[in-house]
Amino acid sequence: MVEVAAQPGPFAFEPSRTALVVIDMQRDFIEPGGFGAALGNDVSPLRAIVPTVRRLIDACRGAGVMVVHTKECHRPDLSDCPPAKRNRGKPSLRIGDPGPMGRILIAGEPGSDILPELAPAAGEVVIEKPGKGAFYATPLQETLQASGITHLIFAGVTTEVCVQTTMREANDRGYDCLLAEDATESYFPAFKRATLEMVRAQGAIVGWTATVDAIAAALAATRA
Ligand code: C5J
Repeated sequence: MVEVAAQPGPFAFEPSRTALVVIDMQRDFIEPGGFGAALGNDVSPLRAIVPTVRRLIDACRGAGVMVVHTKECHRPDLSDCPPAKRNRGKPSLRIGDPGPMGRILIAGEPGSDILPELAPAAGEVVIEKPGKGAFYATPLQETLQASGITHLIFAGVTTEVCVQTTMREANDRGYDCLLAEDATESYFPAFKRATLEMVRAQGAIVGWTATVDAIAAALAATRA
């Protein structure tokens, strides 16, 4: 059993029954010319967490924690993209439009790829999701159940959108959830702060939060 110094209190888990879920570390959200930038966001804060996410992935791989990656993307014919999603806001490029990294948020296009620094290792699960939550219209629940997973660690972007939505979905499905504070980021610093606080409020109503240092130290202790 591993125990992480977390908030609002210690988070204990069995590595073999835990998965790290790395949410949407894709070029479309993190590089100029993608969906995030088309919505008018400064993408540089998201790029800054890449080494920390990498450290967390390495710590989990080294401790035998299953690693799952997600990608927000749609079919080329947009049949899984509701018009309400495509038409929302005033982006310079909409989902499916051609951009500098191929069609925006379309599966198989370069922009939908996970950053090369965080590329999935052979055998790791990659979930393509049409929504903000990774359980909606995906095989994630069946995949986790088949591996006997009971606890989830979360990283990725953006904190208050796809990460929080997925964490809430997971919490409602009975998983104990830990959010890695410095391995997640938002285009809006205040939204990130608020999300961390609301997740761990009221005795971990959605889950726990901890730093990557704390998670990595706890995982390393199991191997000492
Ligand atoms: C957004 C995401 N922000 N991955 N997607 O639209 O959080």
